[in-house]
Amino acid sequence: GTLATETLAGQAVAADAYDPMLDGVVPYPRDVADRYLAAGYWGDRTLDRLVRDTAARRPHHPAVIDRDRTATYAELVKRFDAAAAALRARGVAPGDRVLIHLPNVLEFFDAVYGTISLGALPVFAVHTHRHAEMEHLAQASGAVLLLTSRQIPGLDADAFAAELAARLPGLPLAYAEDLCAEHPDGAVRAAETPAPCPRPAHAAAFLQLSGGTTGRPKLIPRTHRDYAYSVERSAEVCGLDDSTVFLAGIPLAHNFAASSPGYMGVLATGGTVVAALNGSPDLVFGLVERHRVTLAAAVPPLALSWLNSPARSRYDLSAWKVLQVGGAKLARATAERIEPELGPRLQQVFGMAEGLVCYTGLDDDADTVLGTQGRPMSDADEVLVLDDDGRPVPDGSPGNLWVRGPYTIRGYYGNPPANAASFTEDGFYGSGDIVIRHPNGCLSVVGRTKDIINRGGEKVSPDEVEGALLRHPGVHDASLVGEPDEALGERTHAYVVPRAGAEPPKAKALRAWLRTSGLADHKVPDLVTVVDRLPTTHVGKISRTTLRPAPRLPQGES
Ligand code: OOB
Repeated sequence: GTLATETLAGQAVAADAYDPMLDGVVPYPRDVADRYLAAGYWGDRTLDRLVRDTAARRPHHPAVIDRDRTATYAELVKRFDAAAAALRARGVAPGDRVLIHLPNVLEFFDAVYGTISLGALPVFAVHTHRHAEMEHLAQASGAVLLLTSRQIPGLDADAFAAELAARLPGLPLAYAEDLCAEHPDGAVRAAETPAPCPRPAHAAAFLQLSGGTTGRPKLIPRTHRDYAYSVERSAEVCGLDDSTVFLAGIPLAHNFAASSPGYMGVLATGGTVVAALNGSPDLVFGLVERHRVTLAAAVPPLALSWLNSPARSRYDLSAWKVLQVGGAKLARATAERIEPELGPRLQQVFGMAEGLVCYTGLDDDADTVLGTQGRPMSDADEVLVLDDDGRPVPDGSPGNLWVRGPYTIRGYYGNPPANAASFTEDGFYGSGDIVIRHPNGCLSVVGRTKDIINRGGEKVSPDEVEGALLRHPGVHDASLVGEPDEALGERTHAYVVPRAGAEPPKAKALRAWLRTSGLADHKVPDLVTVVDRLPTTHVGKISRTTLRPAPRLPQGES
């Protein structure tokens, strides 16, 4: 029904403004929703509307550049509408879930905004996912269609389609390349009728994946209005404008590249998104030079690969103003090198697909930019730092992070056990991160509850040891994990990647290095293994879980 009721602000709001409209979505409590609406955090624009409004303002500006193809805003919106019509013709209906499995190409935008414009919900798989992940995501989301691509690097699309058809006979598959009928000149035939999203802004817009480096991803429902707020507030904090040219070295499907401020922030503001198929230094530097990229986003291992690449000196990177690094802890040793060695200023981003995003400011002092992960972006973010018994810890002391706010979810999708484990009754989300809050409101992430190693009662924080290892001139990257030990309970094991062109460091020399850098004896790793590379998650964060139990590594020597 659309019976009008009064909010605290006295505005008339449809009674169904509070319906989650999708089973399995935990709604914001009504009084909380009223407050966020009345205070103006939430508006009434759906996510496709953010782009349609920009298109109305500057139709001929380049919106997305993918290799030799450029879509202006007007063309991009035409593509959404054509894709929505094609999906509707395939039987997809408002409220349905569509698994999106695309790399960073122009068709990614057709798939995402076509689905949204139809009122269906994208489920953001990553293009490196294969049938095991697809089975889990299809089952957990109840998806009616898988949209994949013929352009996934290293994937034989036909073989993949055949394998999925055999394993998931109930899940039809389509290629995003077939959604828009392109003329030979690249122009898209307009759909009969434009298709702005028929669902209201309070409805769930999509399902994002949780980013944990353990276990299977959980599904995160985000509403149009909470995500639109997160996107627009991010664009404001990061100073986006019409002249922004953005490149993500990580998959656009990930929350960081989507909304912090990501492609959605850029498309809401009027800048240009440059799609990079991968994060390799030569490809990225080439695109930065050619398109005068001003803003790029990376996870720490990627930032390291850009820093340590000899390709750096062959390109003109002078347009590049800001490098955002987030997704995992950036070691201070690496942070210090970014501006002097790469050029752009550093912005740290600490966020989570569940909601909360923190940024360091572009004008913050060096200690804040290099040593913290920034401050919560909204004055309505309620952040608590608590000890294990739920008591607040003073600023400067480590504690567990709990958060509630206008763009932080109240529960995972259809997952009551996970909700019981991660949310308090009054709606705070416990991220599992251990943080320190500084007097200026900035947070430093000091670890994850699960990553802290208990070595015979002495707690060892991997970040501290990794940071010291990274300062060794022969070390490219390092990761410290705990493994079972009869005497100690857990012993520490450092995996170290040598720097290209440098003499691979020996375990003994590294231990001596750590002692001279002033680490307590119990923090000096019990084992050191030199490896070619470290295992990563699908967005490129180091996967400690893969390192931990039975390391499957390319090459090792203890
Ligand atoms: C981002 O989102 P997710 O959902 O893939 O992962 C969230 C988790 C956080 O709980 C934290 O453990 C870790 O990733 N994390 C960081 C971090 N940024 C994320 N840990 C230390 N320092 C950082 N800067 O990863 C994400 C979402 C939006 C923006 C940026 C990252």
